[in-house]
Amino acid sequence: TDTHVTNRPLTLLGLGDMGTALARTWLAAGHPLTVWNRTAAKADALAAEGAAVAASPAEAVAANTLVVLCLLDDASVGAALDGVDLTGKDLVNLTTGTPAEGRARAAWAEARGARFLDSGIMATPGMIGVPEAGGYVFHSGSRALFDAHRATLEVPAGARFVGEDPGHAALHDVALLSAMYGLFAGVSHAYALIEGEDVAPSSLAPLLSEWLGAMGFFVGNAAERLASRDFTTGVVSNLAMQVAGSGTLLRASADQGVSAELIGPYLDLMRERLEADPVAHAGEDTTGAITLLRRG
Ligand code: FVH
Repeated sequence: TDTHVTNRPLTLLGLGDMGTALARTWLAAGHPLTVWNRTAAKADALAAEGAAVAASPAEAVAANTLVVLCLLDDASVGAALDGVDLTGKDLVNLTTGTPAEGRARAAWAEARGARFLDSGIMATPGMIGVPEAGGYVFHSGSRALFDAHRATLEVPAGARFVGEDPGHAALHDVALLSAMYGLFAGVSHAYALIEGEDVAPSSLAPLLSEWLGAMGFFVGNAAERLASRDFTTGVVSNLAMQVAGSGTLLRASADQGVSAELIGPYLDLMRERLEADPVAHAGEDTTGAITLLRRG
């Protein structure tokens, strides 16, 4: 591993907001860095900070064994590396993609003689190089590659290896992002409800934060229930009550002139679970609704 080796050289393809933030941390840490970007002008500032600028992806890849990609999407990775000799290279793909894209890209890279790690960044550009911000990167695929370059990969943000299936970094990434958007949706609905009332968003904000924190127990509870498939033991709030209560939420939304389009689908799913077997499911919590989402 490179645990005791610092300043290893590397190549970075992609100098968008995220790529540029990554590049600056490697340069600041003293890593010799070769960069390439489709729009060449975006490399100018980094050149002034010490980066070597390659004229093409092929030239950038040829410069170093470790090649990091931070491009818009999987299609741009394919476009940038089309025809480039990847023999003996260690590719780390920080580009956000789907699990299927991660697996396909790993097979594609390995067929070209490269080791491959697919990755998902759990950070915004401002969190890169700021350890206290809590950002990190999921990695999956070649364990040998991860071990060989871990110290270098951890310069911009923490690294979490989530298995040798190259689809698993993207799987973790999209799972966390999906949960985040569910949270954003609920908060958006809450703020819409108070618009036009004499309640300031700034006064609701701390109450929302506190409440969402208190309800965070659902994450661990749901995991336990899914593992045991027992949705009834230790239930805090039963499904029959929650489905009845959902009618109140929908009426309140209508009264306030607020669309229920963000929270309605989840309430519908709770009702569907209850109606599938009102006797057996009445005493569950809402976790059983998860089983309805895999509709094939
Ligand atoms: N920025 C963020 O908050 C998120 C945080 C979590 C992870 N994402 C993912 O990181 C990837 C890069 O994101 P970004 O913020 O750097 O994105 P942009 O600033 O839009 O830069 C995109 C770069 O991709 C290049 N590019 C686009 N298409 C192509 C192509 N066909 N061939 C080669 N390069 C391409 C683009 O080049 P240019 O437009 O400057 O010429 C930029 O370098 C991304 O997967 C996020 O989901 C960021």
